[in-house]
Amino acid sequence: MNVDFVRWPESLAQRYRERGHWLDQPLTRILDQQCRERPDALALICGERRFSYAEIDRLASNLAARLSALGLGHGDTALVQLPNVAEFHIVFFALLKIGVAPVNALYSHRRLEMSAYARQIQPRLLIAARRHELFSDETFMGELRSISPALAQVLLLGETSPDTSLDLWLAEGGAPSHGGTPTRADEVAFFQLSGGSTGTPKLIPRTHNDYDYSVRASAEICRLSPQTRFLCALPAGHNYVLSSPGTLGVFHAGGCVVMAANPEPLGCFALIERHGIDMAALVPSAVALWLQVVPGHEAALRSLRLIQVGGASFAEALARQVPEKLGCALQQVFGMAEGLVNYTRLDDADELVFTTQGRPISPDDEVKVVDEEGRDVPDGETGMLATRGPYTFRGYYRSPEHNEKVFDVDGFYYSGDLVQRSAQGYLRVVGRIKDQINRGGEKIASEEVENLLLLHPEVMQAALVAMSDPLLGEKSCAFLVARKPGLPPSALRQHLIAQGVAEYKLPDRFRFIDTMPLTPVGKIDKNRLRQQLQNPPVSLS
Ligand code: J2J
Repeated sequence: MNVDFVRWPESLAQRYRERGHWLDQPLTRILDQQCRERPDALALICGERRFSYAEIDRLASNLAARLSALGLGHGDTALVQLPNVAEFHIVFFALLKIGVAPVNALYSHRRLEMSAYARQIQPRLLIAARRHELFSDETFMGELRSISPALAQVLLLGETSPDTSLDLWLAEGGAPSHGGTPTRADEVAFFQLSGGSTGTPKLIPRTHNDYDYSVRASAEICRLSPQTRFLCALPAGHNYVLSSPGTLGVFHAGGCVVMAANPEPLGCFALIERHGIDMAALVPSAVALWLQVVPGHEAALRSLRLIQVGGASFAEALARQVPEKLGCALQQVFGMAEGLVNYTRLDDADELVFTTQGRPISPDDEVKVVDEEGRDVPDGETGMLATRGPYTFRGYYRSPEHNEKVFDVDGFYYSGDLVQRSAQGYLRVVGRIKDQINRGGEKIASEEVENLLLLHPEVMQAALVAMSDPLLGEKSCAFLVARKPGLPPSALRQHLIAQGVAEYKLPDRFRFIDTMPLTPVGKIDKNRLRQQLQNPPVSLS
């Protein structure tokens, strides 16, 4: 039995195999290869702990053996929520080894997101951290059991009880070898998270074949090698830092990953200096902070060769400062958990690197830039991005209605981004049509937050829109029509927190208005709301 998903048509699958993109090998080959070629090489640094490739493999095999002995395997799924620690990678490989497909939730996710994922995948396994607020007592685990009656095993990082201690299950060898095998390479390996624009967060099935190709090709574009020392400071499960080329790319190349809890500059500078890190993947808001803090710390960054910036729009003025102030090359990355990833190349002219978000990984990435009627727009003009290719998914997990809306009949995925393409195929991201807020790289689906606000008894109408922010690029503002005046924003924040939504989705600002502006067809006119933010009312006080 396998996890169901929307497959590529056979003709395209054949093409991707013929071109050597799909190797029909599981993602575990990344680790297997290093265990053959350089078992004792340093693979992972986490605080004071250091792991060789053989060590990662040994720990992952221990866990795989125990899980396999419980009967977990193909067709099963796992809900995983770990902070940025070595265990994230070890668990990921352990699950791949026995063909259990995980969802790697962000550590900032709370009850609402975790429940939504559990409802969709019906996990048989939960792996989380005791120190996370959701798992400090048994309440939420009880809720998860009722959402997913199949839940057979819970393992917690930082737990002492032998039955549920992730630490012990990793450390103690069980059976000499696990009986499990990875799923077939053209089956689902794991689920990636969608930034989302709908009421419930959607899941993206990723196969071994498609993900492995994006990792291999990315590692080549970024010229990773066994000498690479990579800083993993963004949430480890995020598609960008996992695969573009990310930690998997580094493992593929035989290099070393250094874990950081977050991108906070001084902590990262200390890690860079101590471990001779040469490459870091960051979001624009983190780079802006690094640029602010770097004067006086330049020496700590001497080993840095490349900073990647992606996940949100990076202002050209800041891009130009990177080489001079941080003393390293810049690479822009425009990607999405659904698939397509674009990079500026390491030998591109400065102008391209400063002013574009790069070009696709693969000659077989098909990119259309189209107008509202689906007609190609000329080079240089703005249009909607649509794409299909050897590592771009073909459908959200069990979401046929939503898939109808975001794919065309030829299987092109409409990402909701507005882009311009140059004659050489370089893309510039100039806006978006999806109803989403990009808060420093963290994506917020407006509809999700609006629905939660509407659950408050005093709220009649709600609309969440982006407002510009000097550091994060965008923050969120909730416009509300309330039943009566005097509803304090603190009560609304409290209401949202009580719903169990992740903190980054809480509106940064609340504005109460008497009536919502409407479009001619009667929908809330978000453009008018955004304009109101640009023209704040004159205060009389
Ligand atoms: C503007 N907008 C960008 C960029 C992503 C590599 C890099 C990023 C992601 C990612 C990723 C942008 N400039 N450079 O998965 O592998 C916005 C677009 C896009 C959405 C995808 C990767 N880079 N974006 O950010 O799934 O709107 O993936 O559609 O989180 O982020 O978000 P996400």
